[in-house]
Amino acid sequence: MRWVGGWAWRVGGALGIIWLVGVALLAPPGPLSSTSDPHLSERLHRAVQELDVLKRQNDDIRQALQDFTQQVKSLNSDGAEVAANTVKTNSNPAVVAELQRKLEHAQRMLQQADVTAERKSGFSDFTPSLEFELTRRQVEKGVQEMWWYTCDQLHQLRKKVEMHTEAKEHIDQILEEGLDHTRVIQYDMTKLSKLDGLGTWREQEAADLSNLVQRRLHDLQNPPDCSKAKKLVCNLNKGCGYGCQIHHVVYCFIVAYGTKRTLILKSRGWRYNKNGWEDVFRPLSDSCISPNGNTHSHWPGTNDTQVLDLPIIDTLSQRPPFLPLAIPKDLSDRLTRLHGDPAAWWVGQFLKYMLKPQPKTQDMLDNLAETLGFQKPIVGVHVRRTDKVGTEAAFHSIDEYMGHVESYFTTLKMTQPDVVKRVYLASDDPTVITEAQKKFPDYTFIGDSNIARTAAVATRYTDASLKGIIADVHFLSLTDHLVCTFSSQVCRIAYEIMQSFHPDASGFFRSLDDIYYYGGQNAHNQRVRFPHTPRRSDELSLIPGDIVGIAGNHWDGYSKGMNRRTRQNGLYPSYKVEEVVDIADFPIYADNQNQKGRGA
Ligand SMILES: Nc1nc2c(ncn2[C@@H]2O[C@H](COP(=O)(O)OP(=O)(O)OP(=O)(O)O)[C@@H](O)[C@H]2O)c(=O)[nH]1
Ligand SMILES: [Mg+2]
Repeated sequence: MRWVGGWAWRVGGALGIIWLVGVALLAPPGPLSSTSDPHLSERLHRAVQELDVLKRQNDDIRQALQDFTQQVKSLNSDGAEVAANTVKTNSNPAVVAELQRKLEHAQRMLQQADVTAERKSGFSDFTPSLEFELTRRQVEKGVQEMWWYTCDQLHQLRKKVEMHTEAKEHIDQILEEGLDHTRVIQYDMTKLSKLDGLGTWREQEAADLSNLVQRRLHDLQNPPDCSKAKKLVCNLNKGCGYGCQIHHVVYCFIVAYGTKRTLILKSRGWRYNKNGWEDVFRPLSDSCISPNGNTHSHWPGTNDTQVLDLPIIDTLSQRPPFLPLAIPKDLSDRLTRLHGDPAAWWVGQFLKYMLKPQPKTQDMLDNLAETLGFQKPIVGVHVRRTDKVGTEAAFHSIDEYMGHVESYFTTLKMTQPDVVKRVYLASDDPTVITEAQKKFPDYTFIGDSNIARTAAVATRYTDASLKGIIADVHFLSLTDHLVCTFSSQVCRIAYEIMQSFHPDASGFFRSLDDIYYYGGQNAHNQRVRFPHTPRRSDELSLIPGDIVGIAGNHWDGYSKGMNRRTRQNGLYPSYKVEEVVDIADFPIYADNQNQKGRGA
């Protein structure tokens, strides 16, 4: 807002302040009137925040207030009428006194706002409501879905008018300009997500929540007396690849957390490194790694059994309710407010705890970062080929991946026109790297063909291959945006780890196939917000409140799933639903008050 001189504007500004303060603070006392009430303090903080913004936008308003106060004082003393066309005081001394009191109050609030603005600690008192954050993210998602829908429909139309050059050109123009519109809206929405202290709050809240969880995991893994501790034993050597095995350990760790047991990881003879986990990562405990105990049993055992052996998730009987995609109830309000994909964040916290490199692994990563020239901004591309293609997932050309990368950089160029288009490219097929370099010479590709070579099926379960996959997952997780197939656990792990580097990186990806999922997860549901009458035979009929089990997003405005009310399978418009976050009862962890973080 630019300040426009003139008395009427100044009075208007001053009255605006009075109104703000009046609405925020002088509301009739009610159940919120207790000073210890968190809602009241939140309202107070909001008022300060709003005044702070006004103050920073235009310091002149202070002058206006002072001028106005003088005018009112003189009015009070000599009874003269203010010559402003917007204020009618009727020379009533009581009204004037009340007005004066409000003005002085407003001035005090402005001073308070000064203090807030000058605080350089990065600490924000502002806390958005859960509904505000959910709605803001729903709008972000809605814009994205609308563009995917429009884009797909226009491409279909383009095919129908193939013979008509003029119509085709017009469609191309709409596609180009429509994308530009979308980018500007997305840019503004990103800005909106950081305004008025929201960005600072988000950073702080993410750090607080992460510290809380990391502390709990540390305490769980370091019981006071290991010989008496309840334990859950997990064998790393599940018969699958690295990504799958790491997710297996996360599952074990979540069950350990859900049963308040220390996780004991057995990893000798690991197919990737016979010396085991500790050869590359730090142990999961500083003090408790022995699987010994007085009583042993297989899952589920009883509460009293000291040592429990856990099978793989695929054969687990008596599945506990807290398996992914569930998040713990005691953190759910804060987590769903903070993050667009709470389940991925939750899994990411276990990975953050587990994947702490040993010094030699850290050296290897540091050296690689230097020799490869890893630098931001950078997009991470993971191209899964070899044994996966044609068996578990479809083939996707490098051009398809790069189309999404190009789109990312086009958006970035709106604000950074000279940006270097850098890509970290990981694959289990070395030819992908050479093909990309040849086809996209305007890009700087960072990636190691030797790493990709060791990932070939014949050499996959070797020490060298292990270093390669550790490095690829690490660097992919450090990128600003991922383009990959979520059917691969390699990319899903990178996405999960990425969540621990940002307050909310839930939207920092583009998957060419699946939506985010966790192997062996409980049902992933969405709730219908608006009614839908099918327009085609393969569409679902929906009424608000229906629960739909989502199978996948087609990235064209539609998702596929099952309406649990009608048991019907089919397509439904993605914009008419919202996520159902699976909230489960986990045991209560007594947190040290100092580590609890604000807002707990
Ligand atoms: N270095 C490297 N290795 C890879 C890459 N992609 C796949 N691999 C290797 O291939 C293995 C793939 O097995 P998983 O980790 O189970 O992942 P996935 O097969 O893609 O996914 P699922 O079939 O769902 O388990 C990895 O663990 C690596 O050993 C890559 O980009 N870089
Ligand atoms: Mg696999």
